[in-house]
Amino acid sequence: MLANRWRRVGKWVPLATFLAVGLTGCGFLEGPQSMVQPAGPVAQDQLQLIGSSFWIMVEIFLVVATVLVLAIIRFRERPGQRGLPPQTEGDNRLELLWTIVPFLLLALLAVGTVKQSFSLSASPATKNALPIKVVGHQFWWSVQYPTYNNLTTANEIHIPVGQKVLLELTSTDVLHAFWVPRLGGKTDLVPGKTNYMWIEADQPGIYRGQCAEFCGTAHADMRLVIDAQTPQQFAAWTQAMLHPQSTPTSALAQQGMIDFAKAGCSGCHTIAGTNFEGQVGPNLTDLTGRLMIAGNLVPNTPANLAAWIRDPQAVKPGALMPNLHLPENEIRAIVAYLESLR
Ligand SMILES: [Cu+2]
Repeated sequence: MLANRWRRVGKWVPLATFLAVGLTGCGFLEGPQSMVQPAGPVAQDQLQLIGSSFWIMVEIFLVVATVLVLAIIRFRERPGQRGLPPQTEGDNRLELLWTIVPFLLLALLAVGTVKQSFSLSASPATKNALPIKVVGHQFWWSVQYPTYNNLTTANEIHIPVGQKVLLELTSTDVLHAFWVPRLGGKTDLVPGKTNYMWIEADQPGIYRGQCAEFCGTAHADMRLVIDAQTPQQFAAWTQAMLHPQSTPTSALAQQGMIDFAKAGCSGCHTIAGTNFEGQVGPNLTDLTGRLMIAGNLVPNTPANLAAWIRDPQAVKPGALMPNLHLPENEIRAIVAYLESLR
């Protein structure tokens, strides 16, 4: 009997461990990933709507629970009582009361919801917004700026603060969903279709997000970062991106550039300013400027980059980048080359 009970408890140990590790282990990037700490007008409005419906529900619960408890006490069976107590039905005042009150509460919610659906909707016609094209891939994000000569990056979206940003969302393979909780709710990325949403960040900072639609083995590792910068920083970043420094200077980095081509890396990756123009994997032009690699899974350090090239699946199970079984000297040279990009 006791053994049985323990076996039942034991079943929950893996889940508890998973939650403990999962909830404490997400410290790579600073800051919460939480919709109750909004950092822009979209998330703020959405939280307000959720808040008002939550408090309406709480009030309804309190009223219903109070009436229920009172009724249980007041109309309980007394000693010596026979048969059913007097029955009440067809009371017009009561019927009207519990028809009109919920109607008014729902109408209140409907007005807020419809109003917000309009103010939060986005389309190519959305005015005064910086357009950014985000394409979902298994298991990373491609990010392109049509108004900046289509400059392209991956997994980290730079935006200027205080500026409306129009996201054009689509996918190359399966369904993904864009979700940066502190800036706004989720929007699906659908192959063959473009969905639009707008976001805006009030304060500079790093806002974490992730794919919110199961998209395959590495779905949980398909993370996303929005780097909200001051307009000056954003302008500096776009200028640097438009004029990349992609000629390696050290001998090791030069060798790395040769190895990068020889190993076939350029078949998948683009590096602006070179003739590497692969479209399958993330654009690596500003790799050195990124906080994280492997879809924002591990910090961007030379050691992690080497580990990633050595065996991508060991870093991120399910990653689609192949293990090329490169010799260590080539890995070292390629890392030196990638680290030299500016
Ligand atoms: Cu995904």
